[in-house]
Amino acid sequence: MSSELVIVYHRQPYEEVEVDGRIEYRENKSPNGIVPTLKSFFGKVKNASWVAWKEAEDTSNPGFDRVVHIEDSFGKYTVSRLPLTKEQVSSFYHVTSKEAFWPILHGFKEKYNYDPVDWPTFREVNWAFAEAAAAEAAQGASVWVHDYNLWLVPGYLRQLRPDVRISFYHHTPFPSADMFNVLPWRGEIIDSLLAADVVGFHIPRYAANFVSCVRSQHDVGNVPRVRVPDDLVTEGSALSDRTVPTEIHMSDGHVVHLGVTPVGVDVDYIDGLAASDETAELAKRFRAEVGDGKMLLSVGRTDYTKGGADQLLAFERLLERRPDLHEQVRLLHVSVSANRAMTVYEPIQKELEEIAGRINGRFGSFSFQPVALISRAVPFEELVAWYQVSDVAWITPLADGMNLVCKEFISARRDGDGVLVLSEFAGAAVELGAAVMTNPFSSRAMDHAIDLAIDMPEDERRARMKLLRAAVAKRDTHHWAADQLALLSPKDFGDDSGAAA
Ligand code: GDG
Repeated sequence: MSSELVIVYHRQPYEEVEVDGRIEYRENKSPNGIVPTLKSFFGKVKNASWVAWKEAEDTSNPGFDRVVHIEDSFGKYTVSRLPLTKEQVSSFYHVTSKEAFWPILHGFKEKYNYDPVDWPTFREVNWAFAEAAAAEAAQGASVWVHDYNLWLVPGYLRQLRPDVRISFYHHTPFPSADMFNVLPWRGEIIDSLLAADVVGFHIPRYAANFVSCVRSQHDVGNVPRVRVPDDLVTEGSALSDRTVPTEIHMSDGHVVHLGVTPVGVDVDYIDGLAASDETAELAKRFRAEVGDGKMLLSVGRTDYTKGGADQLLAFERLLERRPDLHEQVRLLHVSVSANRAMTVYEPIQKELEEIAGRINGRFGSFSFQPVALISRAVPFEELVAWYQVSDVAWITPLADGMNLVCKEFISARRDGDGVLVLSEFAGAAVELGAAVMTNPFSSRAMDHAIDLAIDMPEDERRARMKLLRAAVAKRDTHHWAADQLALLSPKDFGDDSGAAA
């Protein structure tokens, strides 16, 4: 009970490696995803903890140290590991979170699978997370909970520790009431979130959707709004609200602050990698492999929300429509499965393989394959070199909370060239108005955007990239961290303008 800051995130913040029968905790330096960003907070707070789960065969006697003390380049911190059985992990994460919540959060009602959900197990696991956080938190500490698989933690934690400040951040979109209310546990989830002091989102629209869900269940009266800062909604932004709700006043006097702070990438780290001799070597090699033609790049997890199949179909239509591009354009489609054990992703993997195979069969030759489909993780250093070599980053998710890949691509383009084609339904479309926006649900819009990107003159490419680089540099991971710390710290809670910045 000594940490001023407790981060509750389902994954552990390091890699465990067995060396001579002993477990070593290795820092994972990769900037991918959110873990390093969260760890950067440990340098700013003296006593900090992280709560995560770890699989154990027997949870009463897990066979591992429940609490470990880590010291790495991010600082000193404690990690509290919740022992969960394989069945608990599968039920709370793979089934309830991924088969029931994930489709609803991303607007895919038809993929929503209610039947296998075991709600008592979801409650039990969330309760265990809340207990572990309560055990770590000092009096009046800030506890920061991440993502929908821990939706019930704020409510439980409030019961266990009325003294702590609780912030909950959503990395996914937050859907409107008509979509969210499909979840039969909607009342319990909303009530838990309303027990927090801060509920955080990437973009204004998600905060507004959250308010619509709250309103569908509670009479919360007037919800104040402020104008969204100009640098958040840039010119050309797709589908952004210009005002944002700031706080919800509950009838018992409790105030829930709504924080809108888009996650950024570590621009300095990526820039450093992009400037290194090793990356220059790799980029030279890749450029030689690509030859004179145009190179399109797509990177994302294998997930129906990422729109991989629609994009490959758009590439097939491009080759049908434009014989001038035969043997002149290639697509590198990196689609990595987050978890091969999850059967829900099998059909999409098969579909990608089928379309890519067909395109290569129709338009390829022995020496030239228009699509390279990579289904294994590419080392980040190589990814940065590919970002540099590509003419177009083609990022067209059907729904995406933010999308960090497009921001990584922009950060890697020290040469100021390259085109970003971006889905209007990625959260990043709010900040990145200078991208070529497209609607991945429309074949015509997808065809138009890719033609525009491939044929774009250099001066226009550079003008757009300049704006994109400025936007990404402004709201990088440090900006997000500073905003979030301000929201977590009680002294800023009286200031409404801070809640929307
Ligand atoms: C969730 C939300 C939100 C991908 N392939 C490889 C690889 N990656 C890395 C990318 C990037 C990360 O994975 C993916 O981040 P995204 O933001 O695109 O997507 P999600 O994993 O769905 O994350 C999302 C995010 O949370 C943060 O709030 O933006 O909307 O869904 O960093 O580089 N990395 C390597 N090899 C690969 O092959 N090394």
